[in-house]
Amino acid sequence: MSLNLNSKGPKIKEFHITPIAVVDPPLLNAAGLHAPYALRTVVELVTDDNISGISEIPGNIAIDIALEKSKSLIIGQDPFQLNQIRDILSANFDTEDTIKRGDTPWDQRTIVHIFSAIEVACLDIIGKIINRPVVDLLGGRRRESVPFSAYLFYKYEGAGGALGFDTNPNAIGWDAARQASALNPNEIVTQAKAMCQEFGFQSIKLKGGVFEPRQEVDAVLALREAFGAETPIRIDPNALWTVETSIKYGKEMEGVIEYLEDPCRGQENMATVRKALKTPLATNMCTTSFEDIPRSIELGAEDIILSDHHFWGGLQASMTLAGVCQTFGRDLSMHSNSHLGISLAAMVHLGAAIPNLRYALDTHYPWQSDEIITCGRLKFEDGQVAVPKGAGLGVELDRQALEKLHQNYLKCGLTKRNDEIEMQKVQPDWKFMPTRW
Ligand code: GKR
Ligand code: MG
Repeated sequence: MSLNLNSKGPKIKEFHITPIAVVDPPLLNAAGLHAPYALRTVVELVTDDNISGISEIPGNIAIDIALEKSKSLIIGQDPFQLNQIRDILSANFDTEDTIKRGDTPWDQRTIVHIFSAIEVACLDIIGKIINRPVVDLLGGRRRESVPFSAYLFYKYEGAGGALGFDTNPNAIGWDAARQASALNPNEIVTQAKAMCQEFGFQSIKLKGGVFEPRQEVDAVLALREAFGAETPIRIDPNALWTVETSIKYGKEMEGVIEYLEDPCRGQENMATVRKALKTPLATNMCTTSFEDIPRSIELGAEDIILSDHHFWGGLQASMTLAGVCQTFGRDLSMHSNSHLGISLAAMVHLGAAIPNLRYALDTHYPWQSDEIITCGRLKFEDGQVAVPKGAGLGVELDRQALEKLHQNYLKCGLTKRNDEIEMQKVQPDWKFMPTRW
């Protein structure tokens, strides 16, 4: 029987896709170096009674093209009918198995991002129509504000954007610290102090997979020395370590780190390391879709799944994941990539709804200085972000700022993230290796 669910209710009449380029400093990771701009795509859906809903996802020309293709499928749909919207999208795009995520630290799939972009914008619309925040559409809030962790990066000196590897000498406080180099344990501790002072973070994550493990473990030990046992610390080598290296350094950091994130590649290897260590393992690389769950449970691949509504297919799917995690005794926390305030608002609504939030969420937000929402940069207090007030996501598009960042996109010439190419501009022989140490 075919349902005609579109006869009543609002209809989506406009679908806008705006790629933007956001200033990003030269941060290092397992895949190379961040470009001077991080790409994001902003989606805006507008209903026939002029209610606008927005969302933000990682920028990538392939995703933008697929979004463009989904326009004709989505225009005319009722934003409340999210199941139907998902079914229509699934029927019109090829399925993407988990292999398509790729070897890089970030997820390279297309369709999951499209689901997320459309779903979050629809939830924003629904919230505005019924005058409730998005968190209420996820079952209601379990907390008023959501804790985030400091996210430290090894980095070259530089502000990113037009300044590239140069710095703005007039910057002060975190704005200045964000531009400084961090290439050894001492500089990492300095970065951590500046970031925690500005944002009040109570826990710390170090992005690893950049230098040989000894240096990175020394940075963790230096952080522990500087911040004491009361500040939880994690390290994320983005799967660059072998099983042996993961066990060796995992044992050395036992009692020092709260969890070890993706030390090595693949569920089997993670399960071997997990059996050898007392420290919990977390992932945003080996268990990244519902398709991965059965094997994860069978093997015992990780303790904590770092969800990300951008690639788990949206906020409601992330709530389903929370249920799966509860059922199978997994913890749930959150992964991030370079992002602005629309994504942060969505992450906070989700973070406020999920049960048993034991670990502070990841966010790259301190590394970005641009913004595209009318209230300006969202505030952290004691490392936490309060659920935005107002209906829907509770944030509105600043159209002038959006246009400025869209112009950045047109000028910068980047169309997808490729950290290897950026790194080769500094070290021509550098090559990404899925496992390095
Ligand atoms: O921004 O360089 C980065 C990170 O490496 C990011 O791409 C990862 O996806 O933060 C992420 C992670 O936890 O793996
Ligand atoms: Mg990670």
